[in-house]
Amino acid sequence: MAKGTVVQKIIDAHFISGKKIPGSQIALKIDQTLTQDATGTMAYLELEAMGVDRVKTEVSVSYVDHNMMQNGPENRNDHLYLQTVAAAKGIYFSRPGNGICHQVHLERFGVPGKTLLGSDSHTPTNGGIGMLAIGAGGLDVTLAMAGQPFRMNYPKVIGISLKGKLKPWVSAKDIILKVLEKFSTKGNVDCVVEYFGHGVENLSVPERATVTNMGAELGVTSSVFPSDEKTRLFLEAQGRGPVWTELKADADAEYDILFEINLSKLEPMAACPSSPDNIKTVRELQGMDVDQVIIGSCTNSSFKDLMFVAKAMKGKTVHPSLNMAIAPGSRQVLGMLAENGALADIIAAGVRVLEAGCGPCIGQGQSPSDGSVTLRTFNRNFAGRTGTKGDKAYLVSPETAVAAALTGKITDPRELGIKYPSVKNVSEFLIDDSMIIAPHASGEKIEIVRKPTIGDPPANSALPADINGEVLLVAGDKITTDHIMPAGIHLKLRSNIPKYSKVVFECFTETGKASFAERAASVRDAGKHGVIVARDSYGQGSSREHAAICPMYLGVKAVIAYAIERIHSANLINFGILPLVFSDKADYEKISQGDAVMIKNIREQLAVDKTINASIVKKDGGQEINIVLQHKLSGEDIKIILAGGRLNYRE
Ligand code: MIC
Ligand code: SF4
Repeated sequence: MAKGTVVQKIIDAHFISGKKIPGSQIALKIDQTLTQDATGTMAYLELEAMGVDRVKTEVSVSYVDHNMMQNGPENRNDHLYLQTVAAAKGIYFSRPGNGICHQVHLERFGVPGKTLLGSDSHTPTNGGIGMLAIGAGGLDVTLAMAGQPFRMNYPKVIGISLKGKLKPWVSAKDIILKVLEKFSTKGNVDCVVEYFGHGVENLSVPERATVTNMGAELGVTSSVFPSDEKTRLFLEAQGRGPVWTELKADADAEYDILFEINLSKLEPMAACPSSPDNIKTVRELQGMDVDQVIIGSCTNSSFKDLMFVAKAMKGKTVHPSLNMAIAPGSRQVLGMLAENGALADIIAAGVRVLEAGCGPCIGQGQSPSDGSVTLRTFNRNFAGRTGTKGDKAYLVSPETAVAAALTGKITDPRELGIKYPSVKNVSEFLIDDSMIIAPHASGEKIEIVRKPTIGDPPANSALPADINGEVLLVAGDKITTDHIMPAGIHLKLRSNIPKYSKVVFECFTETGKASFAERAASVRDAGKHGVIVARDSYGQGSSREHAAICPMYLGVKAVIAYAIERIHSANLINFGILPLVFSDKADYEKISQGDAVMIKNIREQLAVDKTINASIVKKDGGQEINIVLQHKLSGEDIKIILAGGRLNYRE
């Protein structure tokens, strides 16, 4: 078991109860929370439903960064609700235009050694400043705002020792792509990554944040850097020097798993379509035609990243065969680029400037053309996430992105033949918090604005005595929450569950056949229960609890898979859907869509042990097949499931 690590020190300082044994559930005190608009509306509706008057955390911030297109009234309705509910409940509100939650939080709120729970899977970005920052479903963040501890499994610590120094044209993105090459996007549930070693000293906080941000793609609970001199300098440059504390692992710290990266030996890498762990070196991809380059997202949109772009593109023009855009991570970044003239260089080079927000990363515009290659500095390239079916999205560093923007082809940036335009660390950032609205004083009367596009979170009923199920979908491996609940043009439906539910698993709808939602509704209306079957790493990716709420709304009662990812599994429990795993993986092959699944006396079975007996009756007749399933639920999880979800459960 890991000892003397930064992770263990932060956990010890926030420990409330449980056993400090890897895999065993513990309760942790949460100091700070963040929400973003696409998950925030449900989270605050839940907070209101719980009757919480004021949040109990040290700091809670509500950001608007995802739903910014305002195609129709929905987005602005959400913003108004979020702003007024924040004022009423004691929450800071970061207005649309102020930037992406993780970037702004790092700049203005993150504090080394504290815990942060956010309703967005990339919350671990703030691990770059030495926080234990964890992504979770909205309801878990709501509970933390209500003053309740966060329950998670005591983690294993993966220690990644960094040595050496990055060479010109190789950058932080290449570090995390190397880590993804080694560990992949699956099989890392209940681990936290901790970076240590002399190489850490050569990385600034924004570079560390790129690494911890994309650590989310590993499926780990969080990623953490120590808080050192570089952290102090960053906080001082943000005018927040006094919140700095040193935090480092003991010299004899022990890690559960060890991996070493020599930064001096890294080379430019890319995650190829359509998974962040489909890694190749840029050298291997050289010469491929590129149609689009975008620099942005919470992974790579810092001042350093965009200053590099400005310097490298200065006096040149984007290659005529492609389009290039930038989306700055925050208003601070954009403001600094404007002040020092770099924005003018970017504009002069023909780069399209998007507003400070998530934008194309979550399919809000800039969809690539059919069959073309798009190079993005983002963290996810799941199929279709760009808004184009059959998309070919490659995830790369700003260096590799710029090399393609200048040549029209995937190019190893080291071969551009120009001097590396290095960017110095900033000693004074542009500090202007006028777009962050502090909460109103306690007791002040605030009218919470709730326009008609904002509905209530749907209610669930208690778990039935028997699951009388029908298999709605046999989904396969690595099903992401983007498969389950597409974003893009549907993102604006986040506050309207009946409407949003219509597109559950839309990517699996075959032309001329009933959609998942239609099949689920007819199973539900026939008095039966929906069941989803999948293989490995079900529910990868985002924290969106809609991937549980909408299936729940459609009558789904159980998910059976080889393995279910951490945040999604917690969301399923919170909304009363049973997460089950196969005892014998071979049973997966015996199940088809439309088969009946019977789980008799499920309430009693859950009370007895971890084994659940079920039977399958094939839709085309034939024998009943008995299968054995397992659950990993804690005692409290079981009570929540029996009640039909967290909103029905009273401790
Ligand atoms: C994402 O990157 O997929 C998102 C959109 O930020 C999600 C949150 C959401 O779906 O609202 C995430 O990462 O958790
Ligand atoms: Fe926004 Fe993309 Fe970051 Fe998600 S990954 S928070 S959509 S920028």
